[in-house]
Amino acid sequence: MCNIVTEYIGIMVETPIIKNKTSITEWGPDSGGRQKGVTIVKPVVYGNISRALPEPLDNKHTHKWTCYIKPYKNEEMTYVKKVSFKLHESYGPQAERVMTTPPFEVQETGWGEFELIIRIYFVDPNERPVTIYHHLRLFNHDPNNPAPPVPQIIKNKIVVSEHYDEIVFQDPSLMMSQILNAPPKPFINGPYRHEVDFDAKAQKTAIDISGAKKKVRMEITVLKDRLKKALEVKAKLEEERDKMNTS
Ligand code: V91
Repeated sequence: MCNIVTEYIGIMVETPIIKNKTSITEWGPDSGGRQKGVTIVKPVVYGNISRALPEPLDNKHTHKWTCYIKPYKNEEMTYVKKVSFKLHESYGPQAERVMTTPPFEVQETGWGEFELIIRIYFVDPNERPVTIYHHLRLFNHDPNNPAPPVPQIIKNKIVVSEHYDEIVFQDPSLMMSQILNAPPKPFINGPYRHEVDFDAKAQKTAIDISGAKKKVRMEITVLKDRLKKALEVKAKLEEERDKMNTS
């Protein structure tokens, strides 16, 4: 009887419990359950820089460009498993470039502008990949509204199209929230330098917004005043009408 019980326990231990342990350490589907109400935001910068080649290549390529996604702050993107850059299909079977380590960027040559698809995959397989569409920019167009690039960039004729965005993790798994909240691991190469001064841009935008708010407040005051006067006229006319009706 004792033997039978021992054997039975042995089977229990070997199958489900060990399987469960393995799936946790390998960050499998059960990565600790979702942290309800938790939101973690990771600011990123993505885009491309480009410069004209001294002379076109044999394949008629006129520009050298680099498309990238990088953290806004000086911290490693430890939560990223891989980044896929999907180039125009005319780049052939190598149109998809997958980067599993930083820097998450693609360097290429070409002759024209097209839509690039940047797809970010996360270490937690339960997190849906994030897709970013970026219009590769090689030329400085729209002379009526030129984006103000850094003077040095004008001199070297480097074209930049760079954007700030935020990856928002809603109800992340326990494993993911631990990775996202871990003390930031700075880059050995030093912080990334962005082509666009987003802090200055944020300050200017804040000033623009407060200016717009002031304008709206003034317009509301004018309209309220006009409404008040119209109501006064209405009341007066109604008064006169009532007088005529009673007399
Ligand atoms: C544009 C493909 C180098 C069309 C009008 C481009 C691909 C797609 C482009 C490119 C559009 C690759 C090749 C043979 C050899 C405005 N390359 N689309 N290497 N913008 O540069 O330019 S450009 S194909």
